[in-house]
Amino acid sequence: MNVATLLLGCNIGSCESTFVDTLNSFEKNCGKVLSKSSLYRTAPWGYSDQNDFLNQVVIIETALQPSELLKQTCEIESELGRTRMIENGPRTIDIDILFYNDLEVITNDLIIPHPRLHLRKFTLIPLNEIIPNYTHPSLKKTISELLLECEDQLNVYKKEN
Ligand code: PH2
Ligand code: MG
Ligand code: MG
Repeated sequence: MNVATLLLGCNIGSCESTFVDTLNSFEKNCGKVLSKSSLYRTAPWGYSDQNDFLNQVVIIETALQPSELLKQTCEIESELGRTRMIENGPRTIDIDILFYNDLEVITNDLIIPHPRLHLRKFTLIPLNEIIPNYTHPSLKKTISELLLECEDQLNVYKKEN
């Protein structure tokens, strides 16, 4: 069995319920959900003229190989996105593969570890909640070390239940 760490992101529509649907879909199509972070409300990184995001890190156990997992996550994205596209615009759920075991993958359509995860507090802070001591396979630093070094200043708030 393999362990994959995924990031969910949403800033259009009912993000909390989209995340619930996403986790259910993981269980059905990818494998068991082993652990998940709290939900975080995060300022938009990159293009700032858009709503805050909701982000969550989820760790799953999966028999799928990285390319198969990518195919599944893209299908889940388009299934969940499509139903809301009519109302709210093009993108309601983003599923990024952050880590897959301790593997490094570089292909045309997939790079693992995710190449920008160490630059983004909206990724590092939820990661740090659940796997602070995990060592990034290519940067050879733990999540908590990467978070200390990260210069991203954008706000990341843990969402209280
Ligand atoms: N995803 C992006 C671009 N910017 N900003 C936040 N806060 N959260 C995201 O998930 C995010 C983003 C592209 O995938
Ligand atoms: Mg993304
Ligand atoms: Mg993506």
